[in-house]
Amino acid sequence: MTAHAANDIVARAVEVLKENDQGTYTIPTKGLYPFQWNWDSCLTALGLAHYDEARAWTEIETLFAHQWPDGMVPHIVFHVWNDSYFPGPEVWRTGRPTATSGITQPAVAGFAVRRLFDRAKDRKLAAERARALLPKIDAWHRWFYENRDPKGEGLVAIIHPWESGRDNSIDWDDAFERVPTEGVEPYTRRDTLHADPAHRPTKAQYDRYLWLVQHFRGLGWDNAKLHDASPFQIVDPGFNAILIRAATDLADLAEALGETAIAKANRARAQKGLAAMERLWSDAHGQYLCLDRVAGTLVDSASVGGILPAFAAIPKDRAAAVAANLERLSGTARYVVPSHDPGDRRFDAKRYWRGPVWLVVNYMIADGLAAAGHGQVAQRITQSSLDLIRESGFAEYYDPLTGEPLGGGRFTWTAAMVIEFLR
Ligand code: 9YW
Repeated sequence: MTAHAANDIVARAVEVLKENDQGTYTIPTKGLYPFQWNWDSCLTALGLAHYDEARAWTEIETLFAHQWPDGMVPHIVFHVWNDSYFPGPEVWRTGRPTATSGITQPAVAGFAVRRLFDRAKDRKLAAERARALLPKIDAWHRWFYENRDPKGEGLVAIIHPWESGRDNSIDWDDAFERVPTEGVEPYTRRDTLHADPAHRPTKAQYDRYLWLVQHFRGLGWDNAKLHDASPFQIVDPGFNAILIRAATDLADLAEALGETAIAKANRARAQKGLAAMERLWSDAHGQYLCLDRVAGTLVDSASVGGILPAFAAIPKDRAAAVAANLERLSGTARYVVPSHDPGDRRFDAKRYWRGPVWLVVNYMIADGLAAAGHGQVAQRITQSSLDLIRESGFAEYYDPLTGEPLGGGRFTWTAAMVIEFLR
């Protein structure tokens, strides 16, 4: 790509970020998602930093201003009333001063803050803002291991598919059989007004998403109770790898800022987590798999959740196998990385997290593989991502076979990732 073409794409990406900027936080896209989402914001901050470092720090600070007293950082903050999204605050009823959801999302903040800090031109500002965020992110990490790893195994479980960020992944299908639907209050979806219903989760899945929300609400959103009370407890390798990477990054950052206790705690979490990840490895698939903690078995489902661990410092042989697996996948899909293996009969090229390519996931996988010395595979992922943008614009996700743009349009984190790929 010429420098001129790259500049043009970055300028268009900045327009998308500015359009969705609400002043102190950014919405993922107008209509479909009118609030602040947790991991969207953290990754979006990286894009914002390219033109306004102070604003980038504010993005993450706003999210952490709504951290729960127990340390959890919620997956959605409902800053202002808006009826274009369901389920809204009236369904969650978490009782927070500013309404939030009651579950969390991938812990990418530690990674994002370290990256912002490392690259900052304004060193004084970065040191000040990072130092203030450090104990908050540390508290979130502690919360994870205390509440989602009750037996101290080194791996945390998600208790709702929305927590993984990969809402309707094939990974959850079997475990979802255990989630009842009796007693789900009548509801009207709004997502299908903004995006093609054929590209979104099904009603059967939504019924179960809502059963879980009602179940947790019935337990007063008490995190000391929710894990054990959930019929859905999944150890997602991608989710854990993000937390492990964030813990490592937070430890490095804490060391740089002289916060030795935070550094030590996070280093220990990362080490224990990396060792425990071995339990999730599958030689047959050449990638990691989810563990269904209720059933006690690995889930035979080759999704991108098992490739994402490349983002963390996994053993060299595992990273090499994941890179080889990606080479194979690029022979089956025109654009990588599909969110599910196209060779699986359950693959669905257009339905949300059951096949489509997501640029945030591409970014994290490429980042990890490049650091592990697999620069060529990383480059292929970056190239696919840029091809998709050029051909199909800043979509929420893309068909890996045709490149067709899917879901919401003018999407914030997609735009932020493109700036990252090009700068
Ligand atoms: C929903 C905002 C969010 C992302 C998730 C993605 C989707 C929202 O959109 O979930 O209501 O289903 O799956 O990862 O944070 O972009």
